[in-house]
Amino acid sequence: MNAQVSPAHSNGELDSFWMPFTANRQFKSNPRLLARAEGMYYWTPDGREILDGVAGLWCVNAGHGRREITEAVTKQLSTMEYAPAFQMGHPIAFELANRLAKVAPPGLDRIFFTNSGSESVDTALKIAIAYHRARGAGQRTRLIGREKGYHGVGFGGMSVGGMVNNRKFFGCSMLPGVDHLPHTLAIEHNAFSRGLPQWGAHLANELERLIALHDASTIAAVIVEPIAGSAGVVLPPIGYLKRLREICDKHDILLIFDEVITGFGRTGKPFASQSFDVTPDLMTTAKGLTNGAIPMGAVFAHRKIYDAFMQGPENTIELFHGYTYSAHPVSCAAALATLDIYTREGLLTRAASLAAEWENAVHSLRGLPHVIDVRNYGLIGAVELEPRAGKPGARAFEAFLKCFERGVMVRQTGDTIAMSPPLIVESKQIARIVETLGDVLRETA
Ligand code: PXG
Repeated sequence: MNAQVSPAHSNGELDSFWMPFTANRQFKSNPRLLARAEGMYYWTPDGREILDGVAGLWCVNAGHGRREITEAVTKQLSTMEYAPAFQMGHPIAFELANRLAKVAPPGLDRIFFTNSGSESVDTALKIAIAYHRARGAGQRTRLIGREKGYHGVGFGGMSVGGMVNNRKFFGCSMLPGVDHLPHTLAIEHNAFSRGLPQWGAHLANELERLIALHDASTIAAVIVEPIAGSAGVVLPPIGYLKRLREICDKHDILLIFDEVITGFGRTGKPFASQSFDVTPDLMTTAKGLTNGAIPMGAVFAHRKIYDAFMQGPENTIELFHGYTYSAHPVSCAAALATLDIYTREGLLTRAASLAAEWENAVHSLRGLPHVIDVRNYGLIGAVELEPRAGKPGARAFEAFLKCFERGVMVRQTGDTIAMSPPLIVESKQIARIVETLGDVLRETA
């Protein structure tokens, strides 16, 4: 092992945790630690306040330290800390599913619980394939993802995903029979669009090309994020998602929206499918479902999909899939308390009322050094920087570090700075996030 790896922590206190999606050696030589959180803020162990410009990791939509969630979790832990959901049930799992069905896009009222976005994605892909089989179309197993897509890190999600670094290290260990649509990021046509870009709806027609290549009878589902987050905020061009929906309908292919980041109010409606008026057949969620407090995910399935499984002898298991912690009672309690907060405070639609202010704020960064694009929708914003020659991502990473030093947490991916504050954000905090990033960009060579 390289002894120079973590000089600042040669006593080894940071050595054992192999950090996810992190430059471990760089981090451990100059760690950024968070110790406490409340409302819109984190605090470092030495008491420095950090304004949260990314809702943790796109998940703390109601802000940090919500007492109702803590209380609900505490109560559930002391009432019944665990109960199985295989061939058994517990009341709050049913209550939560019913509550979610009420805010779901039309028809998507059958809910399958998981523990993360990655599990939601793999669950939805498996449901899609098994659905066709249940209808006598077992040859429909092919899955179509999209370039720049992020669908978590399971083998299914990795395979339909389209971010090269998340794929290339894992050789050919991908699902067979997966193809990809082209992504919709077109800075040359759409730079500095406010909201959805005008150019690019025709990119959905590439699905027809893939269908012509593989034949519709082999394709189970298409999965896309309505707004791609991890790849640096890629918006759907106006009309693009409707076109995908039409083509899927024409060919009896299921459409899956991965709403792990867009779900639970991020776009100004409960789900992006409602903002864009396009209803998928399956919808994957996680993150905001429990405000990030307890891991949980949920797949929303159209009733027609659930019904297709409900056949054959009644004593047979209809879907051989599930997790020990599916519908974990503590997660259910956290999700119910979260939904209460969202409803009471109007958070599932609050982004819509802030969207114009947010848009103006993030677009004020146009014209600053190296800014080649600004993108926004709902309470999502992204600033794309020109990459440094031969050092992709370095400029944005430096900007991310400098923002953190100045007390604002943003997210860097490639040469994009992404922002997605908790949905409780106030005007002065929007201004502070954007002003801090602006100051940093002015000083970043
Ligand atoms: N689908 C989408 C669309 C996601 O954004 C996942 C699935 C996987 O969720 P889990 O819970 O398994 O991590 C995600 C996760 C970023 C960032 O910086 C985004 C995610 C995770 C980490 C970082 O944009 N999204």
